[in-house]
Parts: sequence; C-alpha cells; structure tokens
Amino acid sequence: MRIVRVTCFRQLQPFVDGPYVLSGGRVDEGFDSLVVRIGTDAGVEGWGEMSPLGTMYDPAFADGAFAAAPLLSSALLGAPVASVARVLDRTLKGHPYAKSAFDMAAWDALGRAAGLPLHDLLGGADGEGTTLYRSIGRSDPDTMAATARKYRDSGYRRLQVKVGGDPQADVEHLRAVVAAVPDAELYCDANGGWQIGDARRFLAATADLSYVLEQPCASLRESVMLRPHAARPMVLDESITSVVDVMDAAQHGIDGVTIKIARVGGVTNARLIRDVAVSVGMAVTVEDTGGADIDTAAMAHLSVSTPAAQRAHTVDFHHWVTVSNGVGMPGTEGGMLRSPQGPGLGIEVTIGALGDPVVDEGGS
Ligand code: 0XW
Ligand code: MG
Repeated sequence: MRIVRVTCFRQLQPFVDGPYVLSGGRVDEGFDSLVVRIGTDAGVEGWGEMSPLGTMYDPAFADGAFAAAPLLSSALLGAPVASVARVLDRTLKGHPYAKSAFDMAAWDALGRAAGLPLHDLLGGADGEGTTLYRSIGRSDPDTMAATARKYRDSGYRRLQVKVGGDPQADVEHLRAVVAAVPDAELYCDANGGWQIGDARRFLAATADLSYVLEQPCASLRESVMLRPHAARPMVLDESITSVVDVMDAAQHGIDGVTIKIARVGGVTNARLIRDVAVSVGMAVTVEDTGGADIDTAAMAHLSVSTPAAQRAHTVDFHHWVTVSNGVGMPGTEGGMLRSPQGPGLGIEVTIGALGDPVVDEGGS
C-alpha cells in the first residue's frame, strides 16, 4: 500500500478555559494544529494531527511544522505506508514534531486497511481505558483552588498543579488546591522551571503532602541531582526525547516518564520508547503537546495498549478546546479516556472543520 496523495490543513483551537499558564510566565491561548490526510493506492485514507504548545513549551513551533509540511508531503508520495517513519527521517534530519502528524496518519491508514483499531496494532487494549488528569495553570491560590474544584466536580480524579515559579508561592498554590480537593491525586509539574535549590525549598515545605513531582528542573542531570532529596515519586516529561533518555532516567532512580507523541516524532517512536520504559519497570504516560479529536484518539490507543499496571494517566485534549475535528471519541465518564473500537484511529474526521488545505500534493 503506497501513498498517492498528502493533504495538510491548519486548525486553530482556542482553549475552553482561557489562557494556560506555565512557570516563567509562559502562556498560550490555544493550539495551532497541523492536520494531515494521506491517500493510498488501496483507496484507504489515514489522518494525523500535531500541535505544539505555543512556542515556549518544547523546541517546537507551529510555523516550523507548516514550513516543513510541503517538503515532507512530497517526499511521501509513492512511499509504502509501512515505511513512513523511515522516509520522514531520511528526508529531514531532526524536527520530530514536524513529522508526527504524518507518521500518525500512516498508522491510521494501516489500521483501517487491516480492519483493526490502532490499539490492536500497538499491543492490544489492557483494560477499559486510561485515567485522565486535568492541568491547573499557575495563578493565585483562590483561582487555582476554584479550578481544582471545577475539574474534580466534572469527574477528574487526578490533577496536575503547575508549579516551577517562586517556590513559596508554589507552596501556597499547592496548599490551596489540597484544601479545596483533599481527595484528588496530585501531580506537581514544574515544567523544568526550578533551579535545584528552588525545588529543594518546595520539597522541604511540602513534606507533609502527598504528590508526584514532575520535571522539577530543565535537564535530566539536575533532576537526577535532586533525586536523593525527594522522598516521593518523580517523573520526567520534557527531558524525555529518546530511548537513551529513558535508560538514563531509569538508571538514576526516576520513577516514571511522560512520552509526548509530537516530541518523539509520532506513533512509531512513541511506541518504541513506551515499550522500553515499560520493560525497565517505569510508570508510563503517553500523551501529546496538543490537538483535538484526531490527536486525542491517538493518545487513547497508545495509552490503553500500555500495560495497565504501568500506565499512569493521559489527557483529553478534545475537551480542552472550543473546536472539534472529528466524531467518534467515546465518553470520558468516570474520568477515563477510552479508545474508539473502529479501525485505525476509529474516528470520523470532520473535514468541513478544517478549512482549505495549506498543502495538497499528488492526486486521488
Ligand atoms: C499538560 N500538558 C500535557 C499540556 C501541554 O502540552 C503541556 C503538558 C505538560 O505536561 O505540561
Ligand atoms: Mg508535564
């Protein structure tokens, strides 16, 4: 099965809850999403999606993905669908985020051609679904407490509190959230915003609280130096970009990793890195940097096919944004993300929501 056409779209996806604020004054208003459709000589289509979080989260930005899209689209014409990841890597060195939606579209096409849901191609579903968390952006204690209550009341049992700024303020934010939702399971995500000393101050002042610490400092090295001072689970997100990073983290006593599909270049690498993380005994989250229904479907399949005993949680980005790009995602009752049962990603893309193509290579 070979690729005969590649079409790219751009969809702006404002956040339902307004600006999303990370440490260091990093803020974004919504996702700027690249949606890719591949057509094949078997008459089967595949869809993929990628959005970075603004220009400040990962070394990625939407304009970079759109600049690379014509090059990658024409390189894929005539390529076997099963070899897409290799063709993308031979065409463009680096820039994994720019390749992610193309790789995802190939997996969707393979699943549709096989008549199997994507989770069956990735190891099979283990259980019904994956625990969802909601992220509470940095703000003042009252606002963060109110946001925590709102998310808990709408069914999310797990909350990610954004920290990584002034440690004293972060302590007040966390305590306000704990007081508002004492029964919630908490992650404190610094998004790499702390120096080691900041993280130590935060840890010392919150020793009585229960939470998992996520990406306290920017680099793996700093986070590893912090490890002996943190008597609690620690997971890394931004500093995990490869199998080698997972091996380093495991060797240094890091408990879990968060794999972002876009950061690693698509479903192919996310699956590889996930399987290595599982095999070295880590807790694993598979999620992404942004997107709507298409991207959420991919996260759902990768997550549910991760062994349940080592699966941490994931996100329902299609509920984060005011627009949709597909129908067929199962409901999230009980704070769980379930994967569609139809072939491939298992959703029907709403092409009318995507506007005019920004790239269209090949023919039908
Ligand atoms: C909460 N997220 C999944 C959304 C953004 O892409 C960043 C990320 C995080 O862990 O900070
Ligand atoms: Mg994170």
